[in-house]
Amino acid sequence: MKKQKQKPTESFSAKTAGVLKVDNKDAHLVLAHMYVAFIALLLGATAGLLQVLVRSGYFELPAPLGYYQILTIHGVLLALVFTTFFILGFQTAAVSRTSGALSDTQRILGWIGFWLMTLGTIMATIMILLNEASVLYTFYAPLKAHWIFYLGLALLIIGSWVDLMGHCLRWEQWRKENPRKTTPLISFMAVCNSLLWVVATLGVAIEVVFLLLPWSFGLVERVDVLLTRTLFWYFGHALVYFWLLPAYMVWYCVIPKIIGGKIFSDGLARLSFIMFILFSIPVGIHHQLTDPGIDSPSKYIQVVLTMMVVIPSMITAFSMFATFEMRGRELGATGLFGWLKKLPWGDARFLAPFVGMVAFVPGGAGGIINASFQMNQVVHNTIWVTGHFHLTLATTAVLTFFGASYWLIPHLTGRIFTPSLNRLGIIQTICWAVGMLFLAIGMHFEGLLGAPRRSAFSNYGGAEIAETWASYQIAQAIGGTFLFIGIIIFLYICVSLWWFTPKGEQEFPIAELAPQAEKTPPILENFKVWIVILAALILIAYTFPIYNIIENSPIGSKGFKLW
Ligand code: HAS
Repeated sequence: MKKQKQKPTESFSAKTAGVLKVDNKDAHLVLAHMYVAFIALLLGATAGLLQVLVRSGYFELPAPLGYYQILTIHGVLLALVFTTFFILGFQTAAVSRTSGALSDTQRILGWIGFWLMTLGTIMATIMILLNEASVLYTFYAPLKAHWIFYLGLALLIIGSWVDLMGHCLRWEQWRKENPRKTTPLISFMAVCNSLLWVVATLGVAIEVVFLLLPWSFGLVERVDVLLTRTLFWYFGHALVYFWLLPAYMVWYCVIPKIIGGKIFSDGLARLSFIMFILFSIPVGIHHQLTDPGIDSPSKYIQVVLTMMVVIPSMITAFSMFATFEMRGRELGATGLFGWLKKLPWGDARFLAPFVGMVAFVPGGAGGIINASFQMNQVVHNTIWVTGHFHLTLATTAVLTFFGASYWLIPHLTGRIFTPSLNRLGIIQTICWAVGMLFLAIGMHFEGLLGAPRRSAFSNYGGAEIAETWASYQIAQAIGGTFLFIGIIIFLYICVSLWWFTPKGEQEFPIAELAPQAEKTPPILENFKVWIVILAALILIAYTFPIYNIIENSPIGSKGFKLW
């Protein structure tokens, strides 16, 4: 049978949607998100610098600051606040750019969500600064925080739901206006990530609203620790893909344009996003492989599902290599890796995300080690895990966000990314890569030697061990210092792009589809089918463990009460 080919611009290009720019009013909304994100980045990074210095053993925190307090600031402001604001802002921009300006109602939803999230962030941050919520970003019970902290988190979550409704509705509107057409790729991806977020946050919302808040208010005396952990991780692992997918949006849709190439396959890109929706939620128990109270078969099922969620990343790696190679060959590259020489190494908009991709090779391999049941026993709760997520989150995702900011901020402010700022962007990326090399290698090796994570004590375990660990801790302090300098350079670039560089038109790059790409199967856009499969997978993965936890709960066994 003859295969149908898709016309290059048919599915997603700006031409189809008739849009080349983010609408002005939408740009204000996006920039508001970026303000909060970057303030959180600065505060969180400062806390990070203090941490590595404390762990090096050469620095003591000035009173009244405590180690867990700054660790909570670091985790909450970077992992929860910076990411959520940046991602929702980015998605709004991506949808406005490719599907068209948001309607007034859609934009108002965006603003309401934004203000709810900001209010929640302020409440939670104040409580941490007052040392009333030093419970780390995972807020595991029985660590207890002030109820204002939990309420702040609840507002952050609820606000995010309202916020994303704005741009998801815009995508739906595009679909209605363009029946039987494949929707713009990056808009579709934003909707996938939003769906993933909503389904995942249901777990943490139940945990916060029904378990932690009443306990913190003093309405109930005790809380089921295992149940709170399980609800948290139901959310927690999908959270990591909520961070990763916007980076993938940039890799799939923007990077090909920056290198002068085309998207390798629209269908494959959509398939990988659908697979993330299906497999990223029913895998949270791989964070609890050492938790007593969850039976081994349930853990085993989730380990298998975790291996499934590796596949869409493999698809992405394949697609990226294909894109690079196609472009390289166009420019005359020969041999297996000849394309490497043809990439635009002098463009910070490319270099930063590319370093993020490279970091994901060891970062992803580390993830597979973490997920491998028995090997997890070696690394769990050691600082190896911290090394893993500094490669995946703090490099793969965050460095891609930095690279995207170099064109997104000037696009929104009507300024240009000048050659001198581009040079600074290259220095920033190198600084980040060097810093992360020291930090992540130090963390992985120290972790293999058994050093615990989340511990201020550099000599934990006795003098002999402390000596072995010391060099790795110093490496981390050096790395952390480079990273802090990297953040300052990044923020300097953003401030310049916001207010100081010359006025002009900076492109929001969106690539076209390669002419030889296959037609995208319409089933990939049929969310009804995927939601049903997702619900089935969640039931398979979670019914038995949750039932067991409730059945054997020391608090409400037999005739269960939530608290
Ligand atoms: Fe993870 C713990 C398993 C991916 C983040 N992870 C964490 C924690 C965080 C985190 C924050 O199973 C700690 C939570 C806490 O505080 O306790 N993780 C995985 C697996 C993957 C994975 C299997 N993690 C991520 C991503 C994250 C992230 C992504 C953030 C963005 N992780 C775990 C497990 C734990 C865990 C256990 C619990 C450990 C414990 O015991 O506590 C997979 O998704 C990884 C698949 C990735 C790949 C790589 C594909 C490579 C690509 C790059 C292509 C490169 C190109 C260019 C094209 C298979 C796509 C290269 C060019 C060259 C020239 C080389």
